[in-house]
Amino acid sequence: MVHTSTVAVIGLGYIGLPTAAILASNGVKVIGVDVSDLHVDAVNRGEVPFIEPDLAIHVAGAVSQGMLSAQKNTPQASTYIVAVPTPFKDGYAADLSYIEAATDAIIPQLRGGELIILESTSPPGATEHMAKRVLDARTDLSLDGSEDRPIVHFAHCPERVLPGRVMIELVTNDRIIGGLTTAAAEQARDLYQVFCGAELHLTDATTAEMAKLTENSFRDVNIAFANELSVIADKLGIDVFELIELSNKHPRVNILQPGPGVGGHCIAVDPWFIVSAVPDEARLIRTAREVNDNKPEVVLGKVKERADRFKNPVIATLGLAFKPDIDDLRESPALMITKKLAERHPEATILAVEPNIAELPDSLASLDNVTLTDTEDAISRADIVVLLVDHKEFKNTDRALLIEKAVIDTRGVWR
Ligand code: SAJ
Repeated sequence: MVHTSTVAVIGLGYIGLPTAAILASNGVKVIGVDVSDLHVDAVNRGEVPFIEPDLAIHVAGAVSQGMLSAQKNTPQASTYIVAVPTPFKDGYAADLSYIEAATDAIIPQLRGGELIILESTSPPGATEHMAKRVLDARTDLSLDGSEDRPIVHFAHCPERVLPGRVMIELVTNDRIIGGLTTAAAEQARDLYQVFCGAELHLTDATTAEMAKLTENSFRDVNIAFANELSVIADKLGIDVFELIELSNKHPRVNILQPGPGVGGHCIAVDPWFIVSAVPDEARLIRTAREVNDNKPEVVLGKVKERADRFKNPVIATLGLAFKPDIDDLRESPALMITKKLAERHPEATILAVEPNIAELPDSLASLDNVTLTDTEDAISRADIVVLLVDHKEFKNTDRALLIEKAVIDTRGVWR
């Protein structure tokens, strides 16, 4: 049986909404569930409450054809896809409370035969934890049909799409599908086949959980290498971007790019789930996190060195998002650097530039010495220009504006 008669997608955020929309665009009846009125109302109007290329057209089409709707209550469905946040708590252990709340809302709707897919990035064991929660509450159901109790299937299918390319990568990225049972993995594969044109790899749930964490830790460790090189290069008085460009001429060397730190809700978070599960063994992964988390302080130190030369410095910070050409400020080192600059330099005027947002987030709006402005205005008024995000608008900046400014280019855009 293919579990596609009605799919409920729990969590209509950066992953849940694109997944709901692509399923609905491929002829599957989808009910989206979210705790936020803003998200539910936006989706029911056929709108998207955040920026993601091509998503709006999928949502508008699916809603107008009656294939996608949104609500706050969890309905009965043949398949549930859980795509809620997994932040970390104090001590960096994963906070499973959103997964647990989603699970608790599914439990009373189960009749037997359903497939429950956990898509949220999760620490090892989370899918089993979810299944145990369901089966403890519903002793009339089972994982395998034992004692004639109807089956509920559980699988972990981590999302692996890159923000900014979600609608493309949902179709073109291979997927890892980890079932608590083989039957569960096969059921989930049948569902993803509806829209995914790439290969679907079946495994067990814990391996699937670890694969996702491993991918993001791989990237974090490699970015940490680049960030450490940038600190070393500064000390030696050489240009790190030239150093990396030249080293990458070697056929087996491919170093990533340094920056002001690592942001977003994925790479800056997921490695901690491995560290928290196996603290004594995950030494390199922990150190990489620490190197990347310390990079904003390195940038703040460089700005301070220049700012101390002025009585009332005007500092332009270019970019607030966590990476280029998006409006996502989550865990953004650029946002954090701008905020700390304003707090540590009350005598300074901070001109923040973020072409992808219309107003400052609350964390900056509450500070007296920060204003949001455009690139040209910020640079022309600034004594110190700090480039934090390689947005396309900054790449095209007229270099003549930068003459006689103290420039700190954390991304190597203006080399
Ligand atoms: N960054 C650098 N230097 C680089 C590359 C990235 O400093 O050379 C920084 C970015 O500026 C940003 C952070 O790293 O602050 C993360 O950006 P990213 O574009 O590397 O990744 P995310 O967080 O947007 O998406 C990642 C992706 N994972 C991998 O590439 C292994 C994506 O495929 C995942 O689906 C996503 O995490 C997720 O949801 O887990």
